[in-house]
Amino acid sequence: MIHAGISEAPVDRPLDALVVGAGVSGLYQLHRLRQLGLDAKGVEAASDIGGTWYWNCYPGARVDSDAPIYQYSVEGLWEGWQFSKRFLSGEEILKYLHYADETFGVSRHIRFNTRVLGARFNDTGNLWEVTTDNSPTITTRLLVMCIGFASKPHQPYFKGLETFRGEWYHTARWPKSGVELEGKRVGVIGTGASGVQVIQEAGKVAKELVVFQRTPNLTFPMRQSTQAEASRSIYPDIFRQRTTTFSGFHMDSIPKPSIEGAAARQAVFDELWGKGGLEFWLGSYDDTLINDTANDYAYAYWRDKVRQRIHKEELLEKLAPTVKMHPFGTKRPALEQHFYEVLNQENVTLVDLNDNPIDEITFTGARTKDGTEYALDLLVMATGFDSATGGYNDIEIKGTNGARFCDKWASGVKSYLGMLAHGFPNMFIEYGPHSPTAFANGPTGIELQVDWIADCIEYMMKNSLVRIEANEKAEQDWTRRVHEVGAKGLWNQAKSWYRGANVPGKVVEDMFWAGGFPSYAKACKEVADNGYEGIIFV
Ligand code: N01
Repeated sequence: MIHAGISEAPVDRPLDALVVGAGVSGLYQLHRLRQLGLDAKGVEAASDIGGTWYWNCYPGARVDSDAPIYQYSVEGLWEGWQFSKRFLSGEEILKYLHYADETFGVSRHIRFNTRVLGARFNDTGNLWEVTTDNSPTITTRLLVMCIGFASKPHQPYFKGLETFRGEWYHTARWPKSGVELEGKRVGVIGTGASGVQVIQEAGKVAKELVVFQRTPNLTFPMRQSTQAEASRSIYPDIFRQRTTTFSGFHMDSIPKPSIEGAAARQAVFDELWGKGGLEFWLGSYDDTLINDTANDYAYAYWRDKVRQRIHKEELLEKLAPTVKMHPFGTKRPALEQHFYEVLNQENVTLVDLNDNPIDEITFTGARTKDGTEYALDLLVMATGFDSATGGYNDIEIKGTNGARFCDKWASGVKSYLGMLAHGFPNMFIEYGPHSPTAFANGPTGIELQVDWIADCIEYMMKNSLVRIEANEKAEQDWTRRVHEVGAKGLWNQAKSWYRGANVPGKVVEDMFWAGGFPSYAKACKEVADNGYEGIIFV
């Protein structure tokens, strides 16, 4: 078997490939591998497909990529589906993924309700032995990790949480059966994208709403709209375009410094603000995230716009401070629809955790340092994720000589192109660290990696290769490049999940490729064109 190439008929029937995760990347990866004729199967911890959209089913969950670009560009797929809105709800995305699965036909090859607990590489047979909580050990030649960057929720410690008599949920572990918000006293901890979305929904129906905020979100107006049927004719152009822009979107930054004159800048800012969505961030001057002065211009415009909508005097400094607390755009902005109007409501209280942290969760609610008791029926933890590496650390992955993957990344992520890791042969990583992931539209980055991995495996099949592993030097070089590119921006001035700074004890570093989607795509293409340079095959 050692000499059998990938896809040659196995003697003792190990799989050719096991795809872990059935989200946007896992579904498409499984499709591509099965198209190659491989005996590829999937495992998924959830009871259904959807990945992040399966788990994050809290009220108001919505994507912030515009609908035309938040889909697979696969021919024969996009032509048959019409989205209803510019920014899709989680429910609509799940419907779309089920539609895609009807075409791909992969869910019948996925074992659901099955969480991968460990994976051990058998050096002699070049096989992965994968253990789960709900199946016998699965043996596979290739292991493709499609667990995304947000599979592990971050649940901070709050003293007394176990004593709380009401209900509490993390947004990423929201009950599929739903949770009643109407008429309840609801507390929300966290004002990231998830928190903003829940707050907007709770504000409509809750009896009282208490928002526990540590850092204000520098939000943008969503400007939701319906999709016109005719717009589908331009999808091919949009799909082409999204591979050419810095963030994998349909728009790109303006290749000019923002110091072009106050009047011109004001006109540009007004236009971007009017467009809504992420335009003011991703479609603005290209020095905004690398130059302090440029960044100040954007922040000042944002602050003044947002302040016009805040009617409670005491909230002005808390929601839109005079002086920015971190560089504008270096923490992920949320798209909002009526966020400030909710915070203006009389039944809504904003607690600034910087002045007044939560001392304890009690039987009946939360008590802050100043002694105030907030009575709550429902507490929502919108506290984010142990991003990029958390999901990997939860799986006992052992590579050559029994080396543990969590030890390899304990002092910082090391990878080649964010897809391969030295010492862990025949394992591919997808939509994780060291690639554009968090800095790019999801489907754009996912398609690039899925296709690259499928092409690489096809190359192995054609050449009867059984083992692939990143060369250590190539891995070191790529890791250095990720850090060099990250250091060019203002990212390191913010405590964000982009850099692992949100989880106590985690290594703080540039985890994602901040050099733009096209440069990443170019690097991947060059590696393949040069005979998969930096990779050792057997
Ligand atoms: O998580 P976050 P998220 N005490 O980490 C606060 C994607 N996403 O789930 O900023 C008190 O952004 C924390 O405060 P601070 C998207 O990529 C997309 O909201 O650290 N507060 C912060 O306010 C997004 O960026 C969509 O000071 C604590 C919040 O919790 C990513 O997922 C929707 C705390 C966490 O915010 C993550 O978003 C949802 C503590 N101990 C998610 N610990 C869309 O497409 C943390 N916080 C629209």
